Amino acid sequence: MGLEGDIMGLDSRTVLITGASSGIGAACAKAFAAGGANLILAARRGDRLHEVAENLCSTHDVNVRTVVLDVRSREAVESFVQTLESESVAVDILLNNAGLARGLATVQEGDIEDWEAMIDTNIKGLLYLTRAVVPGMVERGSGHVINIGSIAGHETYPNGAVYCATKHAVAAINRGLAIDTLGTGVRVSSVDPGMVDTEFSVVRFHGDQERADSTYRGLTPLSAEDVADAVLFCATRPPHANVREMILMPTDQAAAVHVIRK
Ligand code: NDP
Ligand code: 8X3
Repeated sequence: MGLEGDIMGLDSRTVLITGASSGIGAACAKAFAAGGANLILAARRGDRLHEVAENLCSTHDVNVRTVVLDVRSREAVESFVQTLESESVAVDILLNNAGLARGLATVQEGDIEDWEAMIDTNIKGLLYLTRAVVPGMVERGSGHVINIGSIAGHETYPNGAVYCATKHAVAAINRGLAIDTLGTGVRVSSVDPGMVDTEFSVVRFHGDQERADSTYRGLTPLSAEDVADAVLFCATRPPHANVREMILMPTDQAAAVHVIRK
């Protein structure tokens, strides 16, 4: 049982988190483990996943399973979810967090490989997981899909059209899924942050740490833990209540490109 007992209703719940090897996904894993939930952690980097899992197992009395999974592979996603079903493992909460931005460029000059990576991960990967997991939730009459969207799903900023398009798609899928599952007992939520200090910008700038650091220079971004708090809030509402969409911004950010730097 979690440190706080089962006051959050998460004890022995199973939470599947994609993109759990770093940033927001890893912070959410920690928050759910503290609440007593069992975890299935997925990402491509197995070594990083094991590190996260080992830390959790040494501090919390929960089961943690890791799976090296590329959400862009429909076959791998379907096969993994089938494995869970064959073991009678029911996913109570699906946290669709795996995602990335690649590049910052105009549409007319954008790198098409960057576009493919964003579209395949942020939209298609999220859909593959959702399509595979939600039927079981519907059958059981309960479950919760929590999507990590973005402020980029609410506005479009210069040089970010394709990333913003993927997060607009997440917002549309989030809203559509809520309509499609109405009456089934399945809840659908989206947590949509502004700037969060994770590996996100290093990935966006293809490993350019200096450029990534400049994104957050002079302001205080959100931490991954701030986002995990918001996710946990969504996951711990009583069954009759559902957070549909939550926009979470740093105090120093009013809109995607409106920030205050000291
Ligand atoms: P990180 O780069 O720290 O984490 C991204 C995670 O996604 C990693 O665990 C990575 O794992 C995983 N991932 C990427 N591609 C795949 C894939 N094909 N298959 C499986 N896992 C994958 O960044 P964040 O924690 O910031 O990003 C998490 C989510 O938050 C993303 O959806 C992002 O769009 C969103 N977001 C981020 C914001 C920010 O400012 N940081 C703001 C708003 C939203 P691995 O590389 O091991 O596969
Ligand atoms: C990440 C936030 O503003 O860099 O989704 O696109 S932003």
